[in-house]
Amino acid sequence: MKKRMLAIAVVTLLLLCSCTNTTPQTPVVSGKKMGDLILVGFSQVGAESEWRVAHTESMKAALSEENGYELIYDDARNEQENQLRAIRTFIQQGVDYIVVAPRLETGWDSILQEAKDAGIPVIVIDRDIKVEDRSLYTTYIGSDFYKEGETAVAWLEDLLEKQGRTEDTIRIVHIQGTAGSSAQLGRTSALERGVSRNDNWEKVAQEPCDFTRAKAYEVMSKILRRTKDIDVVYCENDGEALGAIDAMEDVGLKCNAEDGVIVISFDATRLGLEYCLAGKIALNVECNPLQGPYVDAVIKRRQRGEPIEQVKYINETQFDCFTITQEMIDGRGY
Ligand code: GZL
Ligand code: ZN
Repeated sequence: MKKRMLAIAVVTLLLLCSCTNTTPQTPVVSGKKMGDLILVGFSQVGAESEWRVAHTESMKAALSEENGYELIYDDARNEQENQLRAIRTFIQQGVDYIVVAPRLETGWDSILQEAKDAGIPVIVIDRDIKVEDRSLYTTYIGSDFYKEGETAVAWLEDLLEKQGRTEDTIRIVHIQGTAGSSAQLGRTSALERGVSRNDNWEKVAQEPCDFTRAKAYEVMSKILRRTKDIDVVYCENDGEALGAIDAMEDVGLKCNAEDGVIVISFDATRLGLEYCLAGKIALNVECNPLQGPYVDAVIKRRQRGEPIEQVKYINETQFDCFTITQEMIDGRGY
């Protein structure tokens, strides 16, 4: 904020010298009235999935000039290095807030110390981080990924029980998200717990596919060259589920909860729910990307000097192929 006040002073001085016969105007820089907009630097992971695109749109819509913000947006193209670089630039620009959707859970301590030393509050959204000193960031707004995974595992246990398959060997392919992201870590540990709880569940393969459809297609195709004896494919987002389904259908495998491969997915994007309605995805656990309004509310609270909760888990639900309807899909925001 200090640097910006200096910039305003310099601009004012220049305007005063230059405009001789008019009263001094409010300093205007880059076409916007300065001083009363909250300057936010936002470091986004990338554009790896439909979920991510919806997340970015929600942030840009909420942190708009009409809502009192000047937003500096950086797309890290799925590289943490680019996020660290962007945050360092935000600090040099003297932003009022830094918002980051961290690609990975670790590696943030030193850059957040630099932000703290510069007196710039940091809001972590979407995925969470692990740092030595929790005071390095103001709040986390996102999902309880372990709980999302637990929801999926409990639903699968229930389905298999109903199908009388508690004694059958259940062969599971585990398509993981970005290795080391809190979304992958939470959803993975819930399945690991499920496998240890059900000794008839067998992990056939487990591989990180970076939350992308292309990578999941490539990895699933490779697994299918080794075996087609698969009962469940647990994919850690919709993009991966669609890629895995493409690969299975290419080799003539049916994907459905009745008498085909049971596909579990996360995100509940529109495309993912359409696959659920078609019966190709058996369960889709929602992961809510509409986080912009929550960030706007937290910043405004802090501007008013009101207390901020350390963690804000966003409400999420789940959809399955037996109960989902077109109306449910039509009524959703993304
Ligand atoms: C989860 C988010 C994950 C989504 C994926 O909050 O970080 O990253 O589940 C996205 O679709 O790529
Ligand atoms: Zn979520």
